[in-house]
Amino acid sequence: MTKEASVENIQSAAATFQEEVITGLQERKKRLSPKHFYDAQGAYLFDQITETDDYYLTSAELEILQHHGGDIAEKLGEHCRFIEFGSGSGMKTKYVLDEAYNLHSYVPIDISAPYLSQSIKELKQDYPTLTIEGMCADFTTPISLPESAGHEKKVVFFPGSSFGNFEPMEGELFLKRTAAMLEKGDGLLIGIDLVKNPDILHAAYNDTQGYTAAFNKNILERINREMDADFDLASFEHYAFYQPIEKRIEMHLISQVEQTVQVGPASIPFKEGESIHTENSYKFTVHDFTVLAAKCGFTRDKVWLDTNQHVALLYFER
Ligand code: AVI
Repeated sequence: MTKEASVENIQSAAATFQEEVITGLQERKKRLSPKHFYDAQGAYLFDQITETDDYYLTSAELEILQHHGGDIAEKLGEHCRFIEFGSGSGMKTKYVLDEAYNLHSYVPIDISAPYLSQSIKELKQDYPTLTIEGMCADFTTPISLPESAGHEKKVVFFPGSSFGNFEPMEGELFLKRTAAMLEKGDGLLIGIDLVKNPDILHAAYNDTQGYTAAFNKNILERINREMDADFDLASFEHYAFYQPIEKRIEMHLISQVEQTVQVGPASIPFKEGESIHTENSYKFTVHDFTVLAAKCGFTRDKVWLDTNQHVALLYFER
């Protein structure tokens, strides 16, 4: 890539970010996309959330991977291309890689190039004989996998309940697109957060250490940092609650006062109590998710739960 081209790319990403932010804030129900949470500070705060006792999702999934790594590896079989969407630090994957012998390759896919190269570097140290084919891409859009000469079995790994951050139509499209990338006999290993007592859900998105609140507010800080904007962070409150009809956690930022915020060229008026809807995090029953996946071309093969039955890891066959 030439220097000019990379500068252009950065400029166009910044322009898209600005356009999306302003469009969302000018809607009658103000909203910002949760994908904008993850700048460096947002990624750091998310990591802190995953370490809190309240946010059970990460530790529960790790427990499943630790206890059932062998069974999971058995599903992959020999000579499998193990493809991870949103691989991040690759920390979870180690539990599977430790048990899986004779993998054809591991294909981590992540939108963040620095994160990806760091994790590949670490994995190469721990698994010197494993073929790693990293891909820097946004897996929520159509992507083509690196070419492979053989016809190895492919298994897509999508952990972390990230599927829950898709809106229902987006989730369905994602599953159909994933199914189209796979062939009969290939697999999908996916983590979902289960419907449960709303008090547990409430605590997970309102952790006592305040990391979730800081994570939510960081989206405004990011807009201030990256655009010419003047959000007064102290005048917005984190508000997260479980909505049982849609089976989702909703995260909002509520303006505590009537105010006007300048965001680039746009003046955005807020009434006292008005919200910016920043995220939905959908929860599923194993049955409902199985029905959805079946509609998109997948047959359920195996379900693993953590001891508290808070989250599920599901294996589907294409
Ligand atoms: C990344 N994703 C699965 C998280 C979730 O639980 O929906 C994001 C998050 N939002 C608030 N806390 C964590």
